[in-house]
Amino acid sequence: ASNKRGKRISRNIIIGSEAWNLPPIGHPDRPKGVPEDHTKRWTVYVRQPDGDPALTSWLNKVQFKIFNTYENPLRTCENPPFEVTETGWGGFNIDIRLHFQPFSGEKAQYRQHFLQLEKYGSEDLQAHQEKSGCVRSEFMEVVQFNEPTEALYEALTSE
Ligand code: SLL
Repeated sequence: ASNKRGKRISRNIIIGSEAWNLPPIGHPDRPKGVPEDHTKRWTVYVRQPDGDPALTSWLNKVQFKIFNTYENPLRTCENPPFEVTETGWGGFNIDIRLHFQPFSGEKAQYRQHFLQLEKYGSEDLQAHQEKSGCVRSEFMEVVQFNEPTEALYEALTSE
């Protein structure tokens, strides 16, 4: 395949997580079947920044490798939303594999995200986390393609 010599093209993605407190054991709103030691519900996600074109023109699927005590710890999202929701009690590092559309000829790229369940940051931020009941941890990541194929270049520049 012909490649764009010397060209480089990149896209931004947001990798993040959100964690919420679960209602305690015995509370009517506590979901059924959640293990007794689980205190949080969380979601880890990959999404496009607000206003950006859909990721799926170049992103084919996303895999999240969560802690290996979970059932089926390699979770695959073939379509948006690229996210995994679970319950648990502790934070850990999540390996994220980004798989690109086959026409792009690109190899998968890897990222990591720490699943932050506890309040963190400045006093103000922690007060906000306390009030909203939600701890969010988000990072903007750059996905760079060096000398992309003609097809990928076209897909990314025609948006
Ligand atoms: C570590 N931070 O890295 C610790 C462990 C694992 C948390 C974190 C429940 C898992 C399940 C859960 O929250 N585990 O129910 O399988 O060693």
